Amino acid sequence: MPSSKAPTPPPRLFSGMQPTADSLHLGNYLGALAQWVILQDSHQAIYCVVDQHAITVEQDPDVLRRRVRVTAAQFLAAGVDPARSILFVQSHAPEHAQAAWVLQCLTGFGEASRMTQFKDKSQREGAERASVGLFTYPILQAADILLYDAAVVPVGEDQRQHLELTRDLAQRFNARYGQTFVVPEPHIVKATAKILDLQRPDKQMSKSLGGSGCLFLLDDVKASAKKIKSAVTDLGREVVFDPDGKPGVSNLLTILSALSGTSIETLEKRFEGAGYGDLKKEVAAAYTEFAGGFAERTHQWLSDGSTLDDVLADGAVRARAISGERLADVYRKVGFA
Ligand code: ATP
Ligand code: LTN
Repeated sequence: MPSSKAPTPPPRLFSGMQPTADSLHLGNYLGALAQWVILQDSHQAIYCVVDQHAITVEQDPDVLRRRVRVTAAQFLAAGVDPARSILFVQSHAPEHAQAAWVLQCLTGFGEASRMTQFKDKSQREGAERASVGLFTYPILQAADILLYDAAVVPVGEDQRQHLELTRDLAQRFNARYGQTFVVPEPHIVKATAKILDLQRPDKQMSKSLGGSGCLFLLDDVKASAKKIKSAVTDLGREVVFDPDGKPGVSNLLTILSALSGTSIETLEKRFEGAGYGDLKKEVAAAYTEFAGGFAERTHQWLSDGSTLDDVLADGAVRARAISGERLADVYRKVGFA
């Protein structure tokens, strides 16, 4: 007899990125966004442009407005599919800030003080100038995730500690008020979790570091190819994957492997007897092909502004239907009348 049970819905997944630059970089794409696209097949995926996180450091309002749209357009250009997944802007769902307040009241001051991203960023800003929002940033991130019962959170390596805090807060809330939140798992793909800066392969590629070691996906591809060709490589001349001994060359192999879908071992064999110059040439070609198409698709989404706005408005309605219910549950459990 056929089972009368409704099929179990796929697990939920949540992730977000800050609209803090006019373009995402290759680290954002390979470390997170490429996974977002793949995981849509097996999860109910919810993706968010986290503009409230962005204002933890000072932003020009017009620039922020533009970057929210550019960031969303890049998610779509990468293959986030609004027919299957939810794509929205964080500030369009006030539930996030509301839930964050409750979670802040469950977070120890010492616990929040241990977040290394806060320590790094506040050092850069100067401790006196750093905002309290920068301090409570990871708790807003926990609210983002927990409001959607997300079981999985695809991010790069640098977000591991924030995910640990999210898990602790979910467990603490559940222990105190009864089963409420799903305790999420980070989804961090080791091979691409930390793409390195091309000029400083001891640092991860990042928007804030920027410069000639960072490949911004919407930049002129010729300029990016030049950056690849002047990437810092290592002593010796053999193209082998050795992240400790040869971080620069290994980073280029990681990039080429991810962009071409060819394994590192196959690439090592292919470059036997060849030099660093040959490797760079091939990385530049693969990157140019990828980034050219990516930029074109992004600009198409941006030129059709009303469709983009519709996608985001529809995403906010669908997101709030989920987060509104979870927030009401939280409010009731903590004793708000
Ligand atoms: P900022 O420098 O402003 O902190 P960022 O470049 O580090 O920005 P985020 O917006 O903080 O980027 O990160 C968005 C997503 O991209 C996160 O999941 C993060 O882990 C991932 N990510 C960022 N940089 C890299 C990188 N170099 N390699 C792999 N993943 C990365
Ligand atoms: N802190 C994250 C951005 C972010 C996020 C989230 C990621 C905010 N909320 C929820 C995953 C899930 C960063 O990438 N810097």
